[in-house]
Amino acid sequence: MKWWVSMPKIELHAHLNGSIRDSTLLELARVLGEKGVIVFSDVEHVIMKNDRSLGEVFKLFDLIHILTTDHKTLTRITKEVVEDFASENVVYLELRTTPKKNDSIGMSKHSYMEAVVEGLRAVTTVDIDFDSHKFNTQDSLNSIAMNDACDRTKRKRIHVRLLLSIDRRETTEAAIETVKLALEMRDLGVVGIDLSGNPVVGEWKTFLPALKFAQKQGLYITLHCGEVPNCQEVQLMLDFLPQRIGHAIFFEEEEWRQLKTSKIPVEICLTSNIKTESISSIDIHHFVDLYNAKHPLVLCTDDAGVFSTSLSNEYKLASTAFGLGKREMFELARNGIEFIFAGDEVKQDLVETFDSAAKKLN
Ligand code: 6MZ
Repeated sequence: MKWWVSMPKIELHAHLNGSIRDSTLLELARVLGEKGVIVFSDVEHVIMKNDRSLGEVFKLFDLIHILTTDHKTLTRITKEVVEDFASENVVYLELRTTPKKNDSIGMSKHSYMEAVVEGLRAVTTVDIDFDSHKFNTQDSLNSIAMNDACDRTKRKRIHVRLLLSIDRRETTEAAIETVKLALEMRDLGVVGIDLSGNPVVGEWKTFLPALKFAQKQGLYITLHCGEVPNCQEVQLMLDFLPQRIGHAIFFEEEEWRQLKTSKIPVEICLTSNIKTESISSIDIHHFVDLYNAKHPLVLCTDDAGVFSTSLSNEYKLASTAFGLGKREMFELARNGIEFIFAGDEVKQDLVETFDSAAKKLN
């Protein structure tokens, strides 16, 4: 097995509906085609298309949401996405999704999230910890210890935590509803809030009350920041001091300075940035400057399904493009432990996992 696949990895920026297997999307499209809800042949090439502009990506998400937004499908895709990440040795996953309401099928934001949690419970091919309470119970520790002793080579283990996304199309009230839901679901592995969606839509002032409320209540916050040129918004986001930001592409000199001083960790999504042409070539990606400045960084997939990538592939890509060796990539992955939104017990467990893997690194 290649080292970028076998080494433990931490995924902190993965959108649920962007991480679905193509085979599952096609299967769902076929079923809706048969029911006459969509025309399968119109949709097939849209799903299989490889390179999309940022605008086209958001059109694709509208289509994906038609295919996936029912309780049963959400449970299925959550289970599959977690199992796919675990299969490539992702040992900690922060999965984000936008809770959606659909009155016609009796879906509330709450029932949407319940279906997602059901998907975590349905994971069978790997051992999963997603419930912050249960991780501390003797039962759960015993089962992990037993697994360690008997089966470590066969069964993989993954910690999963959830972030609820606010879509930039939403109103202040809808955003606050999402934050309230996150607070209600803290015991079910929800640790924070993400602001995402089409970056040319919506205004910072719309989301600020919800984000302030979340911050006050002790939820962690990550923001999609600088995905398109918008100096004023980038400034306001950095001033807000989120725990992490995603992308950080269109920054001016002053914003780079502010970011580096603030030490806010950046979630870097190489393939996503290249495929959406947000960055013209990997050689000029800001990863290099931030890495050389020892700025906190973590490699992530963004939308592994939509961009046909995997976290292992992102590590391989960074290693090849930036001339970094196996050890440097291992350290980069391990540094991610510091930026996760889960508690100290999980951090300690991850330190042990990386220590144990380090012994096998040659
Ligand atoms: C901004 C993105 C994104 O929430 O339905 N999303 N937002 N920039 C990106 N970069 C390409 N990729 C995904 O997952 C899909 C949703 O995540 C956000 C968009 O709001 C998209 O509709 P969920 O699980």
